[in-house]
Amino acid sequence: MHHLKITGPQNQVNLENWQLSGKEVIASEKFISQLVNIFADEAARLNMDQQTLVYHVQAHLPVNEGIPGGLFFGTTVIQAGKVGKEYFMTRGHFHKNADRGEYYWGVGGKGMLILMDEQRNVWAEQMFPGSLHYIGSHIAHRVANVGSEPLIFGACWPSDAGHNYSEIDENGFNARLLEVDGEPVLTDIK
Ligand code: PAN
Ligand code: ZN
Repeated sequence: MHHLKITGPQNQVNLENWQLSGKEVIASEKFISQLVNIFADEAARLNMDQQTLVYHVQAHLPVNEGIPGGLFFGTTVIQAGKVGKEYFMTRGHFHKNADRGEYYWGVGGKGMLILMDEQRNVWAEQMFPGSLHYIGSHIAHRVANVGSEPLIFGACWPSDAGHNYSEIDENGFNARLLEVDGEPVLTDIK
């Protein structure tokens, strides 16, 4: 009888803040200076400290992006804040291979998952610790922090999903999540 190899895990998740450690973990940050034309009030964005961190992402990428059959796993942290009346949020995207879905789940804070189909219908789901969100294929997705503490969420998506940011950069979402009388309101922009 041979003893086969037993090792520790290659990666770990801190269950408090879902920060990742170990092999093949990448990190990226988005500052207010980089989020050109994402928020409605571009003048308000330009008036802010351009070094303000809006969100950061960690991801475990065990295979090259574009390889079919693999999975990616990530954690996003969005700071609390607003640009004008609009909450800090991610850029948002469709997947490049638009028929690839994704899971998101809430870890900390209070958020809103804003979704848009290819006919530009927009709706939203509340995010909170333990909320689980299946994002179907062909659905653009973006998350806003509607609370006063950092919003943390996890994500898992196929390694060949890719990201199509240009559609959102050019045409945006068809609705905006604004603070009205202290509450988040999803407002049709038409
Ligand atoms: C997430 C997002 C992450 C940042 O990992 O990439 O939350 O949002 P943006 O990519 O829109 O800036 C995901 O949806 N991956 O597919
Ligand atoms: Zn995605």
